Amino acid sequence: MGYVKDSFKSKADQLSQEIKKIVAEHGELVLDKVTVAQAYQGMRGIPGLITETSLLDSNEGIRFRGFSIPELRERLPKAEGGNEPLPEGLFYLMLIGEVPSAENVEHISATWARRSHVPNHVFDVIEALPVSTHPMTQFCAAILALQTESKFAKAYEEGISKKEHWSYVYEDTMTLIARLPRIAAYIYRRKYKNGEHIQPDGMLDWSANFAHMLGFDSDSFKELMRLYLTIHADHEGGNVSAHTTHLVGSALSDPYYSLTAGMAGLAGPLHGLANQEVIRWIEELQEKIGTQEPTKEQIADYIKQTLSEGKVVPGYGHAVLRKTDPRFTAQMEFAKKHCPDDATVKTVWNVYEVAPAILEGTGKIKNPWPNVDAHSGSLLKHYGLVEEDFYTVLFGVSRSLGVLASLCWDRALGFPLERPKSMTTEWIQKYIAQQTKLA
Ligand code: HAX
Repeated sequence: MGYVKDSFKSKADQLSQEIKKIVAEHGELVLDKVTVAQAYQGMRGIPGLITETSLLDSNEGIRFRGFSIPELRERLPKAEGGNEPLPEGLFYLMLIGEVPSAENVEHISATWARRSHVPNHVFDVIEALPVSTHPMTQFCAAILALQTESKFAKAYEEGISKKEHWSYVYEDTMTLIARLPRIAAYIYRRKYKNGEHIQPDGMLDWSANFAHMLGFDSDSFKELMRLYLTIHADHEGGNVSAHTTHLVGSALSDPYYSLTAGMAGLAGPLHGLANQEVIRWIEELQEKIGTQEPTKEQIADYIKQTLSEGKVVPGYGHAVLRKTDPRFTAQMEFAKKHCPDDATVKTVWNVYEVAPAILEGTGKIKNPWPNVDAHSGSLLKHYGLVEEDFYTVLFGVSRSLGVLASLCWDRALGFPLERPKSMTTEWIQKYIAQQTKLA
C-alpha cells in the first residue's frame, strides 16, 4: 500500500471506532424534527447525512476540514512560483484530514500523472457521439465508458469481504481522478478545436497539465485552474452532485457509476450548469444594450425583466448559503489581481452591486447574494476559454475530488445502503387528521 492509502486507513479505523461508540451511546438522540414543509420542499435543512470532507455554514460559507477558502489559499502548498493552492493538496486534506506538506502533494501529483493514461475505447465512445453533443453528455458517457477499468467492480464480482471495499474504491478514485483532465481536454479540443489534441505533459501538476491539454499555457491561466479546481471541489454532502454520488455509491455501484450519476446531477441548470447560464445571461445583456459595459441602471432593468419573465437570475441564490459565497470572493480577488480592466469582469462586479437589493425586494428569494457560478465564466472568457457550454465540465473535474474522497470515507466507514422513507400525500393528509384529532 502507498503511504497515503495507509494513512487514510488508519484515520478511517480510528473514526470508525468513534462512530460505533457514538451510535451505541447516543443513537437515540434526536438531531432535529422534520416538518411537512421540509418533506415537500426539497428536504431543506434536514440533518440526515454524514460527510467528513467539508461543512457549510450558511453565513460563513464552506470549510474544508475546518479551513476556510482564504485559509486554504494561504496554507496549502503551491506550485513553484505560484500563489494559488494546488488541488492535489486539497484532496489530501479532505482524505486524510491534515494539511499536507509539499512532499505529500508531490506524491499525489506524481501518482495521478502515472495513472493518467486513458484507454482508447473511451475516446471511441466520445467519437461515437455527434460533435454537437453537449460537453457534459460527452463527459458522463466517457466516465461511464471508463467503468471497464473498475477494480472495485472486478473484485466484488470475484467475492471480497466488506472490510476490503474501501481499498478498491480508493484505487478506483485515484485512477479516475488521474484520468479526468485528459478526458475533459479531449472533449474540449474535439468540439471546439477541430480535434487537434494536445498530449499530456507528465512533468506538470494536475491543473497545469489540464490547462496545457486544453491549449492554454500561460502561467496565469494555470494559476486560475489551480484556484478553480480547488474552490469547486466540495460543498458538503447535500448538494445534488455530492448527494447523488454518495447515494449511488451506497448501492455499492463502483466509483465510475457513482461519479457518472453525480455528474449528471451537476449538469442541471439549478446546480453546476448555472456557470454556463451566467455567461450566456451576461452576453445577452451586452448584446441587447450594445456595449460590453452596461450601466448599473441598464443592468437593474435587465434583472427586473428576467424576473418578470419568470426566469431565475443565474449565479444568485443558494439552498443553504445566506451571504456572498466565499468562492465568488476568491475569484473576485483573483480577477482584481490579474484582469481588473476586463469589461465582462467589470460587468459581473456591477451586477453584484445591483442584483442583491432587487432580489431581496421580491420578498421570496432567501439568499440574494452571488454563488460560485456568478464569477467563474468571466474569468475563463478573459483568458480566451469562451465556449461556455464547456464550463460545467471544468466544474465536474474539480467536483470529482470532493465526492470521490467522500466515497472512500463512505466505504471505509462501512456506511449502509441509503434508503430514506417516502410518503404519499394521502398518508400526509391522514397523519394531519390524526394529529389534529389528538390535539
Ligand atoms: N432568481 C430568481 N428567483 C430565484 C432565485 C434567483 N437567482 N433564487 C431563488 N429564486 C426563487 C426560487 O425559484 C423560488 O421561487 P418560487 O417560490 O416561485 O418557486 C423562491 O425564490 C425561493 O427560493 P429559495 O428558497 O430562495 O431558493 P432554493 O433553495 O429553492 O433554490 C437555487 C436555490 C440555487 C436553486 C436558486 O437560488 C436558483 O435557482 N438560483 C439560480 C441558479 C443558480 O445560480 N444555481 C447555482 C447554485 C449554486 C450551485 O449549486 N452551483 O453549482
